[in-house]
Amino acid sequence: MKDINIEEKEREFQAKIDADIKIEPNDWMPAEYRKTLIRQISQHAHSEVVGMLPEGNWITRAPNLRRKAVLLAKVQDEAGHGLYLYSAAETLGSDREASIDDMHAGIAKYSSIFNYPTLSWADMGMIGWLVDGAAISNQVPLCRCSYGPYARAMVRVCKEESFHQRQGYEIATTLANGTPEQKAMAQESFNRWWWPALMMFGPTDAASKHSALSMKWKIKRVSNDELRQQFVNVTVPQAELIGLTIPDPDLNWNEEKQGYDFGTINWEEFNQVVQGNGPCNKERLDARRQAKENGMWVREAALAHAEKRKAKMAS
Ligand code: BYC
Repeated sequence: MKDINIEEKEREFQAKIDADIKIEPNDWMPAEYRKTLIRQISQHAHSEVVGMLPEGNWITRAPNLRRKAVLLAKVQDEAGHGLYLYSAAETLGSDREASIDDMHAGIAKYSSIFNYPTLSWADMGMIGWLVDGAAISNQVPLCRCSYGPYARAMVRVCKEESFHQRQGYEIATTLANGTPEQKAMAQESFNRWWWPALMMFGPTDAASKHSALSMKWKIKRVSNDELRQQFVNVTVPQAELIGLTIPDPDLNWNEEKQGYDFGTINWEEFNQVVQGNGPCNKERLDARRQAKENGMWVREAALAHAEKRKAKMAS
């Protein structure tokens, strides 16, 4: 039987959520609310950090200095997003190193999209346009998330993601308006990224196991399927504008719902990727583990310095 005191606290907690009052780190919160947030925020942080790898692959091969400088800045922004998010998870009592180790061990998830390879320069356009575009659709509602530190981190992240989306669309536009070879490169890349971008929003509402509670607690404000639909509605005209074809024979404007109907997502592929069997899962985790190992001496030196300073201040 539940403690009366806890029931009262839960009622007060839900009343705050219903009144759109932000929950702050020292406020009382149900254990499950804390757990859900730590899960989502740390997965989000891991996605930002693993997400640096596919684009990092092209920094040395950018076609000119301007493109290289922009791509470098974008990848650095993603590292910054990871840091805000790890800090937000720490306000809930999450141990950053333990959570990173869970990701390296394949226990903690990160976004499915980063398990696909970047095979051509056009992929830099598609990641910015489609992947950051999908991320914005998902993250703008998170700026109104009930947990204060997560909501506030999202405001800055969304501003930077908007710039990323525009730089990606600009690359796609330049290629689509270029030589026939460049246009073909853009279309080939678009064909590879379209469906995985739709998968980023997660399982259908019917299959999403966390949505009901997350919506009740206003961690999520808009459902997976609604966000996916919004993304399709916004992106199809952008593709048409630059002359790219959506790789979906079932795509049709539906006058009644004022949105596009689209084909069925390959959920078997999504499940395989999430379970660790995507094209690049192993490569991504190996790269992150290697980075941790290679950076160990820096951490050890910094910690030794901190310890020395502490001892000096104490004496
Ligand atoms: N990939 O009940 P559901 C970026 C998991 S990075 C992998 O609907 P929830 C960028 C889900 O975790 C931006 N796993 O869950 C960076 C759950 O598994 P667990 C990344 C997925 O949490 C660099 C299970 O499936 N954005 O922009 O209510 C360069 C059931 O799902 C995925 C975020 O992280 C997936 N796609 O909703 C460029 C946004 N989808 O935990 C760009 C924050 C679902 O039970 N996260 N799963 O083992 C969210 O908004 C939500 O967590 C989700 C899923 C909508 C993703």
